[in-house]
Amino acid sequence: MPDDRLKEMLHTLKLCRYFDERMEALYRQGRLPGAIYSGRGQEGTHVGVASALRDDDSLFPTHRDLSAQFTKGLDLKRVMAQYWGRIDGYTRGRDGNSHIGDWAGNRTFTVISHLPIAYPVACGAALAYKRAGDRRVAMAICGDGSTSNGRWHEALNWSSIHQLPVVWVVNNNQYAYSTPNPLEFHVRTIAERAVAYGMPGVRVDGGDVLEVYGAALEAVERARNGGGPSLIESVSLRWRGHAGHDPAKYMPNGLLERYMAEKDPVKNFEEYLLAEGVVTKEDIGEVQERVEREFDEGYAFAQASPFPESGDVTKGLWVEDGYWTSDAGRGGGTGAD
Ligand SMILES: Cc1ncc(C[n+]2csc(CCOP(=O)(O)OP(=O)(O)O)c2C)c(N)n1
Repeated sequence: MPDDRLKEMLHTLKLCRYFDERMEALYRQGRLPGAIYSGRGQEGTHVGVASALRDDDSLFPTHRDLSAQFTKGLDLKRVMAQYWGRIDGYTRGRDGNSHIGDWAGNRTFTVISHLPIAYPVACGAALAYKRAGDRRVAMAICGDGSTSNGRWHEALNWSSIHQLPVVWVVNNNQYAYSTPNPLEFHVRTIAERAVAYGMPGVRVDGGDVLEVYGAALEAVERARNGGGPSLIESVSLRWRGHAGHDPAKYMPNGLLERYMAEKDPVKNFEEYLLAEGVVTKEDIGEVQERVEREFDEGYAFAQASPFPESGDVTKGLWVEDGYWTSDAGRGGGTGAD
C-alpha cells in the first residue's frame, strides 16, 4: 500500500475514534438526543474491511459499523445532521441515530434494526451483480451475537450454493449486549463455521488494521473473480457498553484494560507507521488537528440545519408516481441496483 493511502487510513482511523469519543461526551452532557452505539476499539475491523472495497462495491452494515460507513464515504456533516434529527441528515430528520445509509451516493445500504437482516439483503445484491456480470462485490457486517440468528445461516448457505460475490464479516467484539461468546455458540471460533458452508473462513486480529485489510482484500478479490463467498471473523473487544445507557458492569475486571493496552487498533497503527518512517510525530499531530476541525465543522453544520417540516412526514416513504413504468422502476436506469 503506498504511503499516501496508509496516511489516509490513519486519518480515517483517528476520525472514527475522535467522532466516537466526542459523540459519547455530548451524549453524557445531555446535548445529543438520540442513542449512540460506540464502535471504539473496533475501528481496525471496520476500516480494514471497508478499505478493501471499490467505490461501486456495496456495504451492508449494522448498528455499530459507522467507522466502516465513514470509510466507504459517508459524509460526516450529514451523519451529524442525522444524529440531531435535521433535514440534512440521511433520513431527512426521521431518525436520530445509526439507521444511516447512502445507497445512491456510495453504496452503503441503510442500517436495518432487525439483525442480521442485512445479510440476506446482501445476498440479493450479490445475486444481481453476478447476473449482470459486472464484477461488483457486496460485503455485509454483523456482530458475534447475530450469528445465532437463522437468517445468518440461511444467507451463508444461499451464497455458497450460488457462489455469490459476497464477503461476510463478523465483528466479534465478544459481547452481544451482556451475553459473552461462550453463551452465544459452542464452536471454538466463528470462522470455522465456514467449513459447514463450503467457503473459506479466516480469523483475524481486529487490533491490527493491516491484517484485517489483507484478509478482506483477498476475500473481495476472490469474490470479484468468480471464487464465491468468504467469511471473515475479526476479533476485538467492545470497549463501551452496548449503547450509551449501558455501563457494561458485566465485563470481567482487567479485560478492557488488557485490550486497550495491547489491541488498540489506532495506537498500534500509529506506532507501526512511526517505526516504518511513514509518518513523524508532527504528522500525527496534524492529522489529529484535522479530525478535530472536521468534527467541529460537522457539529456546526448539524446545528445550523433546520428541522424537517411536520407536513413533509410522508414524503419519501413511497415510490414516486410513474416509478414502475419508468426506466428507473424497471431497473433500466441504474443497472443492478
Ligand atoms: C432479530 C433481532 N433480535 C434482537 C435485536 C435487539 N438487539 C439489538 S443489538 C443486539 C445485540 C447484538 O449483538 P452482536 O450481534 O454481537 O452485535 P454488537 O452489538 O455486539 O456489535 C440485540 C440483541 C435485534 N435488533 N434484532
